[in-house]
Amino acid sequence: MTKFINPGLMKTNRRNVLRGSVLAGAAAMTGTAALATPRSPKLSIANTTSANLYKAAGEQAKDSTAKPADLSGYTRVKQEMVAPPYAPVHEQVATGGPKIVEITMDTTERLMVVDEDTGASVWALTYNGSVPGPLIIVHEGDMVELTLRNPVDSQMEHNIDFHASTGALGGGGLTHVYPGEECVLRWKATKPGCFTYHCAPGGAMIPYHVCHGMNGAVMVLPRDGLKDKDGNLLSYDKIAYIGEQDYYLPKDESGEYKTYEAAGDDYSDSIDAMRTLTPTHSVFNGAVGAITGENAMKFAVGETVLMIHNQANRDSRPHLIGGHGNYVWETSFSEPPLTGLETWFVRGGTAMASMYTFEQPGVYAYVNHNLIEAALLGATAHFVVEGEWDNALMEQVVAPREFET
Ligand SMILES: [Cu+2]
Repeated sequence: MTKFINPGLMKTNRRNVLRGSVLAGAAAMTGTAALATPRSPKLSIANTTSANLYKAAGEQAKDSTAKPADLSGYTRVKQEMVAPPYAPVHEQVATGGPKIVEITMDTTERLMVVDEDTGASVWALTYNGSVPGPLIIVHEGDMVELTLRNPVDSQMEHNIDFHASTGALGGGGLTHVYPGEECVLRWKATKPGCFTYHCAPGGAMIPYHVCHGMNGAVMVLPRDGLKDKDGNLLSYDKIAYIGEQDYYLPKDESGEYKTYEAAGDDYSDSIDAMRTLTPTHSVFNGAVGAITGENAMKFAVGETVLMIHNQANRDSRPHLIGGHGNYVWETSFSEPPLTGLETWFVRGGTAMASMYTFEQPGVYAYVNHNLIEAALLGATAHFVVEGEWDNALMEQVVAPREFET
């Protein structure tokens, strides 16, 4: 008996035509075929790779005789997604039993200015229109139930791979949505920590989508909150959610950044640029200056910030200039945090968290301490902190003056 365990695997004529090896045949159809036919000839090569990968994942799930999940004992709640660098409303220590946390994300394709000074832009592929995608926060033992919608006017197919989840390519095999489609994926958060999520349509489309902004983070908190090595509760006042995005933006013969009419039109040029492994930009939250100057995050002396850093594609080494990583969870919340760090490490393909309590007012720069990336490629954020200066911690004993020779 054929059994479908997820709405994303529902058989429809349109899905079967578009998903499988008869993609070319679809071109003869009107309407739906035109909707999802790749704009660039090269897209179909990657789509074939994608189709094979996801066909396999789909077949596996289709033949399953798995029992329905027992959802008794769970309470359903909705989590409203908010744009970075902010976090959704959440509890640090869970109250009540496990929850099914319902979220909705749209795979929005939009033209974004990456650097106003140079005019560099990208047809960003996003979750909910932001780079990174919104931060999701649940507790260990909760379920995430995602409705993923691909708008009708999209050019491309999308899906989502949650590193926090277990099975089916992180959900990527069950969430492949074409323009005008939606699916629902439910997964259990069994491992506490910060995790990346990203689009992974298959083949070269994986780095193409990830390097066009299609990634974000999930934080799975322990039910009893974050703890130090002695088991004492560590709470925070605010979250700073930072997504570091490496872009590989094509240039023309005269060195100017190229522009394109629609999402996907830069595919061939992007593949060439990505092969250099040398990003043209490495920015926080989608664009140069997205969290600096007027857009800086604001804090007060005595406030504790939890900095969540997502990098889906490359390593990074965050440093808070003028502050520290008082507690740093580079890997999991199951392990005691590192303490008192000057610079910490983000493994490419992860999200991680660091915590700091501000002791002095002023402007702090949160940077990738590859300073070339911080200063020249864009990987800088500003935290503006108000409060009383503490001379016991630092004092300018003599202001700059000419010295006697
Ligand atoms: Cu995508």
